[in-house]
Order: sequence, then C-alpha cells, then structure tokens
Amino acid sequence: MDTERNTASNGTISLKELVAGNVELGVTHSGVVRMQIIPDKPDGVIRVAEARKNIPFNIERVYDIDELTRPEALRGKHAHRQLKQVIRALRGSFTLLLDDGKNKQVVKVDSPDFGVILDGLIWHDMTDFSADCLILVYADAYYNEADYIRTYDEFLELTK
Ligand code: T46
Repeated sequence: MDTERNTASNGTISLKELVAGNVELGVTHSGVVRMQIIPDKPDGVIRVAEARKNIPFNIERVYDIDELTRPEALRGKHAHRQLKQVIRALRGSFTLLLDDGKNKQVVKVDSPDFGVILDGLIWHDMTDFSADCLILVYADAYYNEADYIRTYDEFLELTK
C-alpha cells in the first residue's frame, strides 16, 4: 500500500491571492504563469497563451477536462517523469494539491488569467471542482502512459 500522504502544511492559497500577494509556491517543479490579457471592451476579453512565452515550452498537446459535476470527483493522483504542463481553470475553480516529495502546497485554481506549471516530478491531485469548472491543459508531449508515475511510493523514491 502507498505511504500515506499528509495534508498540505501550508494551507490553501487561492491563485488570485497568490499572484496579488507576490507569494512564491512552496514547492519545486511548479509556478504560476499569467496569460496575455486583452480587455476588448465592451464586448469581452481575450486571453492569449503562446508557446515559449506565457507557456514556458513548446506545446504539443492541449486537452480539456469538463463535466466535473460529481462533488466527490478526484483526478490526478500521479506525477510525470518528463512531461511539462500548464493547467488552467477556464471557468469555475478547483483545488490542486502540489507535492514535490518534500513540500506540499494546496492551491485553489480560481482565475482564468493564470495557469499553474506542472513540471515533471510533481505529484498532483485535483478535487473540489465547482459545477461549472472547465479545465484546460497545455502539454509539451503527446499522451504516453509510460511517463506517468501512478504510485506514491515510487514517486517518493524518485524524489528522495
Ligand atoms: C495530468 C492531469 C492534470 C488519453 O488517452 N490521452 C490524453 O491526452 C489524456 C490526458 C488522457 N488519456 C486517457 C488516459 C486515461 O485512460 O484518459 C484517461 C484518464 O486520464 P487520467 O486518469 O490520467 O486523467 P487525470 O485527470 O487524472 O490526469 C490528466 C492527465 O492525464 C495528466 O497528465 O497531469 O490531467
């Protein structure tokens, strides 16, 4: 059985607060990026994500996660060996647990203006999705199951 994981030591911080307060995430292999935001008043706003600019890598794959209507929904529960990703809530919010093997940080992803970097060896869980939550993820490689670390014990071994 996997080693039991403790809850985040740093409490939950919202993405909006994190950026407003200029606070660093307390974990490695992560970070926050800001989309290019073009207020196009009075009829909306355009948010732009460009490879190697807002998104710090070449984008090879984009996927979305939708219909997160079950209150007990739980996604993630893995890390990647190599894959670099940026995850955004285009609409609504969700709670993202980040764990680099030594430190944990819980982030409420609650703004479409920003994305959270998931760079390789970072364990992540996603929970507490608002009913309207729509997630978009940019990735630097095609889907490859061999890149997933799906057991927490193996993750801890690799991050020792
Ligand atoms: C991640 C988090 C943020 C594919 O066949 N192709 C794909 O591109 C993706 C993303 C998934 N799948 C298949 C693999 C599984 O059979 O879809 C099924 C569900 O994938 P998974 O359980 O990995 O879903 P999440 O939400 O736990 O994780 C996903 C990404 O897979 C993962 O890379 O970091 O979102």
